[in-house]
This record gives sequence, C-alpha cells and structure tokens, in this order.
Amino acid sequence: MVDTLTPVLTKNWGQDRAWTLPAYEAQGGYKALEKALSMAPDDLITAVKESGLRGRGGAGFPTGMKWSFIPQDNPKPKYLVVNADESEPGTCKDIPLMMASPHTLVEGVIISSFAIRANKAFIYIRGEVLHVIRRVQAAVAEAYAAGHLGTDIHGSGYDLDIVVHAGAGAYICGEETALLEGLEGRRGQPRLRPPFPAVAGLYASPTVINNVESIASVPSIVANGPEWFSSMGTEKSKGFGIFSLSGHVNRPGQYEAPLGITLRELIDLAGGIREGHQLKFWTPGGSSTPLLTDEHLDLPLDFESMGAAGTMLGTRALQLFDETTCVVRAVLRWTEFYKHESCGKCTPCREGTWWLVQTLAALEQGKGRESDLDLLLDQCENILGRSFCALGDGATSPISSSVKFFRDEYLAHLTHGGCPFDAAASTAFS
Ligand code: L3W
Ligand code: SF4
Repeated sequence: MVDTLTPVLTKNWGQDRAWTLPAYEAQGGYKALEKALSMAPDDLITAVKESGLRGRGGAGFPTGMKWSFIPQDNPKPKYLVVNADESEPGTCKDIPLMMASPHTLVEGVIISSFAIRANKAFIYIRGEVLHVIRRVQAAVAEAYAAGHLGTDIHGSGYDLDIVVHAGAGAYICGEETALLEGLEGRRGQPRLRPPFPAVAGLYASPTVINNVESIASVPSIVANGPEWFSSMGTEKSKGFGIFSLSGHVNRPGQYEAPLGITLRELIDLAGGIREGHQLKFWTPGGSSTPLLTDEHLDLPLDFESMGAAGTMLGTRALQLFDETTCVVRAVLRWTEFYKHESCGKCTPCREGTWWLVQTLAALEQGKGRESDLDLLLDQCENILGRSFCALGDGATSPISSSVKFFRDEYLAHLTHGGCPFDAAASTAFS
C-alpha cells in the first residue's frame, strides 16, 4: 500500500490487478481521453500550461511550454517520446507507476500526442527491467484491442501508434539526446543542444520528450481541469509528485504528496527514521543533486526552495542515511557509479570521474593527505560546467556538498588511517 496525501497517480496501486484495462476503466480510465479528443489540440496545450505542470524527470521545465515549442508549420512528422529510462540512483517512481498503473501512462501518451499532433509515440524503457517492459507492452496491446489506439481513435479521425522500446541499460540514455541516439540505433551519447529536441529531435523531426510521471499526470489535468492541479503545491511548483524514500527509514517506498511538503512530514508518513538513530544526510533528488543534512528537514520540497538551498528537487529520490553511515564511503560508491556510466564523449567527465575515484578512494582508506581534499575540490571544479552534459556536473554534486558539510569526517579518515566507522554498524554501504 502507498501512503498518500494526494491520491492521484497512486490511487489504485493497491487494488487487485490494477494494471489491467478493465480495472483501469472501472475507475474512470480513458474518460479523459474521450474529453481530450473533443477539444482542440491547442486548447489542451493551454490547459497543461495553465496547470503549471513542470517536468518530473529532474529539471522541472514547464511541460505545456515544451509542447508549444513544437513547430506546427514544419511538414515533418512530430513525435512524442517518453523517457522511461529511470536510473538515477535512488529514483524509484516511474517503474512502480508503470507496473501498477501502465494505462495511466498510455492514456497520457495518447492525449499528449494528440495535443502536439504526433501520430507516433515511443516509450523508451531501460532494458534491465524486462517485467516492466512486458507490463507496458501488455497495456499497449489492450489499448489497441479496445480502440484507444490505432486508426480513428474513438471515431475522432485521429491515428496514433505506440512503440515500446527497450534500452540497452546505460544510465546516460536517460539524458534526452543520448536516448534519441539509442532510439535511432546508435551508441547512446548526448548530442549538442541547441537544437533542442522540440525543433530537431528523433530523426531530426520535432519531438517532445517527457518523463513518465509528467505524461501520466496529464489525464488527471484534463479530467479535473488546470485549476484543480494548480491549487496544489506551491506558488511556482504546482501539483503533486511521487517521492521515493529509501535508506534508513522505517517504511521505505513511494509517497505521493503536493510539492512543497517537507522531508520531516514525509519521514512521519514513512514511520520515522529507524529506531534509536538520527538522520545524518540525504539526497533530495538522487545522487546527482547536492546532499543536505538534518538542518534542512523543514525546507519545502519544491523547485525554488531546493535551488535556494544550493541543491535541486531533481527526481524526488530521497535517500536517507543515519549516523551509522560513513559519508565518504557513500560518496565514493556514487562516484564509482558515475565513472562507470560516463559515456566517454568528453574529457572532463571521462578522465575526471576516474581521477575523482582515485582521490576519494585514497581519502577513504586514510592513505591520502589533507591537501588531497583541495585536490578533490579542484578536480570537481574542472568537471563542473566543463562537461558536455549533466552527468559530469552531477558527479561532482555529492562530493562538493559532502566536503562542505562533513569536512571533519574526511579529515578523520586521515588521522584514523582508514574509515573511523565500525564496518558492522555501517549498514548502508557495506
Ligand atoms: C526547447 C529550449 N526545449 C530546455 C528542454 C530540454 C529538456 C528540458 C529540461 O537534465 C536534469 C539534470 C540531471 N527550447 C529549452 C528546451 N528545454 N531549454 O527542457 O532541460 P534541461 O537542460 O534543464 O535539463 P536536462 O538536460 O533534461 C535533467 C537531473 O535532471 N537529474 C537526473 C535525473 C535522471 C533521471 C533518470 O534516471 N531517468 O530522470 C536529477 O536530478 O542532473 O540536471 O527536455 O530539451 N530553449
Ligand atoms: Fe559523456 Fe560524461 Fe561528457 Fe556527458 S559529461 S557527454 S556522460 S563523458
């Protein structure tokens, strides 16, 4: 079961066979599609703009504005691509959503494609999650059989085909242009932007790429109206979102709540930090967003407040670590991930992430010198803003933020000649 304060995307997750078409239709599923097909596409774009929905994949770009960038006077086909390559460490919302309620996504894809006048849509799912790919494929097949997809949908004259594509398992393919490269059959490496995909995306045609949760939010906006959506959340971060809590919390999982909720409130919903322990540090939006500490428990989880605190809301992947966790060791593990996932296209990230691991590993083993901390920050500075895509920048986030908050813990490794934490007690990263 999901604890929820805004039961919209997660409302049917606990129900019997919620992922099937009859169960979805019994809850009013595909009624929003019926309504959308009776509207003018431009009015749908206006409704999504007015709702204030912002991209749920990390960057928070306004969804309706992105749709309005699609040049309708361009004779090329238009495409909708759903980024379902969820792989940011700690992020676990799109996969549960696709498993529990794939028709919410499929209905969102049809409405969104109609709005931007696309006749072909792609759902790009990371290849490792075969069960999710099968679940979404089954939902797409059900939608075709019921006349929600294919030619002349609901007698409207509108045609749409959906292709479910399995990625090959590279984190970089969550970057939108690397994803397009992969979809076109090439090695997944980012493209130079601009041009943005809205102008020249898939097969050099105008393309909207949106995260799963963004697209899955669209049917509820169409059904209930933009004011309903914008009545939730904060002034500039409207609506609700799925927060994934993991780590040292009693009930890890997905919690759907209005944007602007605080971590303290979410921890309460999740049954508290494990008995006898205190929160030490956490990520607001996966490991690519700078860490925060127990001093930040009451900050609203919205795009603006997180930015003002020097971090990002990102994907709302809240990874919680109590005082038994060695922050240096946690950061080393994340950095090894970025080194492994660097696509190799640009030098600052390809070489830099390798150097970051060397320096961090020496510090973690107590073999470094105090000056290595400055070297580490210098290496971060030479990657941040100098890399071709956000992966390089993201790799530096946990490092620079952890040095800012836990410099003494780094130094303790040097004076101790290794990790001062009792390995048995350090359960998160053993
Ligand atoms: C047209 C313009 N379109 C921007 C579009 C752009 C994209 C969206 C956001 O990175 C972040 C990153 C990760 N004309 C436009 C325009 N767009 N200007 O708006 O663009 P941008 O550049 O702000 O961000 P991004 O490159 O999409 C995403 C962070 O999210 N992140 C990573 C999450 C990972 C996953 C996953 O595992 N799947 O979501 C977590 O925080 O670091 O900063 O569509 O085309 N002038
Ligand atoms: Fe590839 Fe890293 Fe450069 Fe991005 S920053 S293009 S992942 S090497």
